[in-house]
This record gives sequence, C-alpha cells and structure tokens, in this order.
Amino acid sequence: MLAVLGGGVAMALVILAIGITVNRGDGAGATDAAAGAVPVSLTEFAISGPLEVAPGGSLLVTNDGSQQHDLVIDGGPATAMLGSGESETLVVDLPEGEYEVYCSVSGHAEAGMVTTLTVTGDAAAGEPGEIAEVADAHGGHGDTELTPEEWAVMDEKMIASFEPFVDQITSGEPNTEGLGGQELEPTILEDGTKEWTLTAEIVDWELEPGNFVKAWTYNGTVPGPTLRGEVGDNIRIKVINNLPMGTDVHMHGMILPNDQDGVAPLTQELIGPGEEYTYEYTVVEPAVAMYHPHIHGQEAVPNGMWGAMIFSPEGGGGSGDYVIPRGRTISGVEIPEDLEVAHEENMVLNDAGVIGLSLNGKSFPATEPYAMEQGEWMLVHYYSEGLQVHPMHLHQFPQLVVARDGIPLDFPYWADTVNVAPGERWSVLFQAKSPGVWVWHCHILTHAERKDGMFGMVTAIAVS
Ligand SMILES: [Cu+2]
Repeated sequence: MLAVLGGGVAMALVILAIGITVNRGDGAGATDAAAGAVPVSLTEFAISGPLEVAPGGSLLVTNDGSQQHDLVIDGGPATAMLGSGESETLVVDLPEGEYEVYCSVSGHAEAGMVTTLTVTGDAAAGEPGEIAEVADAHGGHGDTELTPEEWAVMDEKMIASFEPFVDQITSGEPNTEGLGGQELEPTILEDGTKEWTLTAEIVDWELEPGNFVKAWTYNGTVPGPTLRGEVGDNIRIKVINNLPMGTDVHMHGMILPNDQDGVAPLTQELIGPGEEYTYEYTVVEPAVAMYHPHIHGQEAVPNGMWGAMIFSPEGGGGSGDYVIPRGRTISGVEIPEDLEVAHEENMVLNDAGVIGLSLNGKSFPATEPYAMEQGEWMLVHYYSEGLQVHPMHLHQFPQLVVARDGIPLDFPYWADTVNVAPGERWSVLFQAKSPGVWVWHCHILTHAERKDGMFGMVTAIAVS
C-alpha cells in the first residue's frame, strides 16, 4: 500500500514537473528546448552563464528559484515576470555582440543576478551555461577588477546616494509623493459599528525619487491604511474591487468566524472586478494583525496589497502597547511601570514584486527617517509582506523583543538584530538613549547596499 502510495505521489510529481516546465508565453518551451534553445536557470541570486547563442537563436529561461524573477537582455527583449518553476522561451533576434543580461526585480541584479550573453555565429546551440559567480565580498557580481580610479567613482556615488535621504532629515519633508500605512479613521455607524472602506486598485506609486511603479494597493498607498480599534468593537470592512482580477481579503492574525476568513472560494465567493463585498464581525482578542488578499496573494501582496490592523484590549485606545512588559526587569534592565510610548510605528518589509526591497513601500533614499528626542521610547511592529527573512538591525539601541504575532512574550529579550520572516509580526521596544543619526537596516547587506550606493531596506533615527 505504501509502495503504491509512493508511486502515486511520484507520478503526481512527474505530472507536476511536466506541468510547470511548459512555457507560459507561447507553449513552445519543451519543443524549443529539444530544438536547441539554450537553457538558462534563474535562482536566488544568480543567472546561469555566461551565455552564448547564435543570431536568431533562443533562450529557454526557467525560474528555478523560490521568488519571482525575469530575464532582461540589455537593449533587447525580456521575459515576463516568472513565478517559481515557470519557463519562457526568449527569441534572441539581435546582432552579433555582447549584451548584459539581468533580473529587473529591484536589488536582484545587485545581489548577483547578472551575466553576459554573447550573440555569435560560432555559438553551439543548447549548451547550458554554468552558474555565474555569485555575490563576492563586495556584494557585487564578481567584477572586483575595478581600478583605484573606478573605485574612487564608486566612493563618490556611495556618498552621493545619502544626499536625498539627509535632505529628508534636515528638511523634515519626504522626497517622494505618497505615504503609506496612515491610520484610516472608521465611520461610526448608529449601532456603534466601526466601518472602513478599502478600495483595491492599481496606481502609480513613487518607490524612490522619480521611479514610479504600478503598485497594487488598498486606497492608493503602499502599505494600505492602518486600521485600529479595541476588543469588543463590531467592525465592518467594505471592499470595493477596482482591480482587473478577482480578489478577497484575509485578515491574518485576527480571531474571527470562519465565513469571514477571506479565502475564496472556501469561505466566500470571489469578489469580481467592479464588485463590492463586506466583512463584519466582533473583535474578541487584542491583535497586531494584517490584511491582504489571499487569492493571487503571491503577486498581489509583494506588489503592495497589504495593511496593518491593530486592536488593543478594551479601553486601550487602539494602541498596540498592550504588548509592553511594564514594571518588569529584563536582563537587568528595568522597564518603567509608567513607560510612555512616544512613537508607535509599523515597519513593513518587502523584497519582491514591483515594490522590491523596501521599508513601508519606499526604497532608500525615499524611506522615512524617524525623529526622536533623547530618552523617548519607540514601539515598532515589524511585518513582512515579502518572500524572504530579513534580519533588522538598529544601530546603538538594543531592541527589546516583546511580542511575536501580537502575542506578548512571557520572556521578552534584548537583541540588536531581529529576524522577520514572511507572515510574522515582531513587536520591539527601544529607548533612544543617545543623540545622533543612527542607521536602521536589513543586515543582509545586499538588501541595503550596492557598489554605487545605499538602496532598499535602510532608514535612520535622528535623535536630538
Ligand atoms: Cu533583507
């Protein structure tokens, strides 16, 4: 029986494997592979290569990684964004010469997803390339042969990359349009129900100065609006779907009736384009939670469809500070009984889709800097809407990890770097003890820095 089962599973896997290697564009992948297309493998974070192809030849590009990737030939054609396991055949109708090839997802080329393609009449068809040398010690892609003069240019670019960010600190003005994650006041209905309206729509979103992407959003911002309330609230969430595809809204971390769980078609009908749908239930437990579509989630969520929901205990005013261990001593440090949270912030991490490596929908130097006064406490809720783990490091001030997924820890602990995996929420508390500008970033350094400047998952706290 086990053997039969095993055989069945193996057969299913074979069928699945056949299924996912089929070309998603024109259905000719398998045929082309047989006819001599050069196989190219995309992984985190490498492109097999260097590549060689004859004029008019083709590449069979397969995403062997776990995230979305594409393959762009500089000055030539590109594949669609490929999901894990998907393939596409790319015809290389280019003159003989050497071309750079890369993945266009923000940060992926810098992390190693680049190689070269030589179009030459001498090319032997169908020979797979070797995995390119992955990120070297400089976080680049193997081209460490820069001259001191070239390095001097990189130094200059690196220093210059900070300017727009420093301008934000000194002026207090953001350098891009659009600020995500802002609190949305509910409409209070006659019976006391709190009602929010969320409109799902695709908008132009300024990710970094001058760089607009087609973000999938709630109410036009990344992240979507923050919803706050208390245990005992009856809440209604009205969803208007202006997307070109169906959607649903899953409230991850909220304890709710099954028919409010937002998983079409299991617990509700799909909300079609142009349709409206209303969720309604009573909040029974405090939460540091989040809402996002479940259907098409792998695409919608990294592309920006995500928002925070914070529900305090009754009488808590909608604050997430119920997670703070006031009056306790943790590793010798006393947490004051009367601790006041001067700043409660959500920090939403992303690394995929059109938003890419970012904090709260912005990539450095557009990330928001935080202004604090010496001695103030900040409570931060980290969330991940991406596909990877990010070790979040704050310079100088140890972070007291007080809650996981909105559940207060019996044993809070201090750490200077906190890992945040997809789906998780980690709440941390710190005191800004010393003045200065203190950097706060993901410590996977290729998520924060490339040869010619900082980017992605970097911000700072300016303590006065
Ligand atoms: Cu990271």
